[in-house]
Amino acid sequence: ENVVPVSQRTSWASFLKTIVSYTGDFSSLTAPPFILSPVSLTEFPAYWCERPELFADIVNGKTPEDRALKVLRWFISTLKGQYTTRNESMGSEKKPLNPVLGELFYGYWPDKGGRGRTDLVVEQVSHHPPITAYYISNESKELSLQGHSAQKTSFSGTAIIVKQIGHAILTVNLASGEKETYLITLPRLSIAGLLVGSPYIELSESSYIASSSGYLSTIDYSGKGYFTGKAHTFKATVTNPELAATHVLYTFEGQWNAISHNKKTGEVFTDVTAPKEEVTVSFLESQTDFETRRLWKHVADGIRSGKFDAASLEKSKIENEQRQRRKDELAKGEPWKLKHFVKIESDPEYEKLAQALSLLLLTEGGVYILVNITMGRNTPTLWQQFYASPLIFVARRLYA
Ligand code: 0T9
Repeated sequence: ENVVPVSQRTSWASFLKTIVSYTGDFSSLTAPPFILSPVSLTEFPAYWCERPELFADIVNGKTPEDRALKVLRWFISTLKGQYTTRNESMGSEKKPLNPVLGELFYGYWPDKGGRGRTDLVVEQVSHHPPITAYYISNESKELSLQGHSAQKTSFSGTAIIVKQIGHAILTVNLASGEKETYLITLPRLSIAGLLVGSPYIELSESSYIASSSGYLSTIDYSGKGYFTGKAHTFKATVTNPELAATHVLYTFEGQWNAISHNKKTGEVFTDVTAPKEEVTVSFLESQTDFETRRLWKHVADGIRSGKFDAASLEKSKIENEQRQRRKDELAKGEPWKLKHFVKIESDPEYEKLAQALSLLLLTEGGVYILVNITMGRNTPTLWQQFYASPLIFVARRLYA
């Protein structure tokens, strides 16, 4: 059933016509109002931690195998948030706000029942192409996740195909003083339901979690049409090539947006039917001008209240201001300085884990980014403690 408002059908049709033959990033295309989301892409990394107790639980694993399973459980449990939230809150997938260079998003999940506090730092490190970098840490558990996110989009028949560029690295500092790391790669997306104006995401192909301990999780995704299966299906296998090259230690199967089981024992592995916990963000009044919700407030208000002309006017203001900034920077010979991330040329941690994965394709050329978490905002209170932590230099690949 076509849900495109009658008055927007012509513009939706011409938008679709454009994306069919478009190879750049879709973020810069103008879409009809009904498909606009008031949320910027810089908010998306919060999806990684909306079940903070599962994230914190990783450190409760007594052995490398226990921890590898807990990492997999946490990862699978983030997928529902990552890929179905917009459908649940707004009725369909929507076009997010396209972050400006240097846009920031800070948030946290409070300590509860001993899980410790989890902090989130996000920065838009590139505007064209859009690249978002993030750092999530639970200091009391000595646990952190760092990554960056970009997309390459194309069109196939009826769906938008999104190849995710980027990866995340999870670091666990063990009580023994040793460090365990995990390279997390990201699945491919297809966005279907476009013709009738109600887009939704299905995941396809495979993603991996490779641990420095040798454990490797392979997650295969499939959807409704595939082998007459259910939507949002996955199958994950855990191996340790160092133990026995092809021996599968565990297999988990089910729906990443609902429940999955251990194939052999029937035990529940993941269950995301209970509500997730949204990130806590400071009041608009205490945010700086480049913080997402403050920056986009008037645009978001316009979209939410259906005042699209006002929204588009406010959006133009931001875009013009950005253009002027770039011109001034060029004239002065002073490029924009990122606040929490910098580009670097190589990341030994990534190289090591990627090789273990034989994902050599990911090591072809490219740029890397480096996080420097001590460069905080001036705002005191909540953030002070977090930014008082020592320098962390963790290098991450930026763009393949
Ligand atoms: C990282 C996630 C990502 C970002 C979004 C493809 C997409 C931008 C990137 C990959 C997060 O961890 C997970 C979830 C949703 C992804 C978005 C879905 C989407 O449609 C957009 C693209 C850029 C569009 O807006 C396409 C046009 C639109 C009309 C379709 C709804």
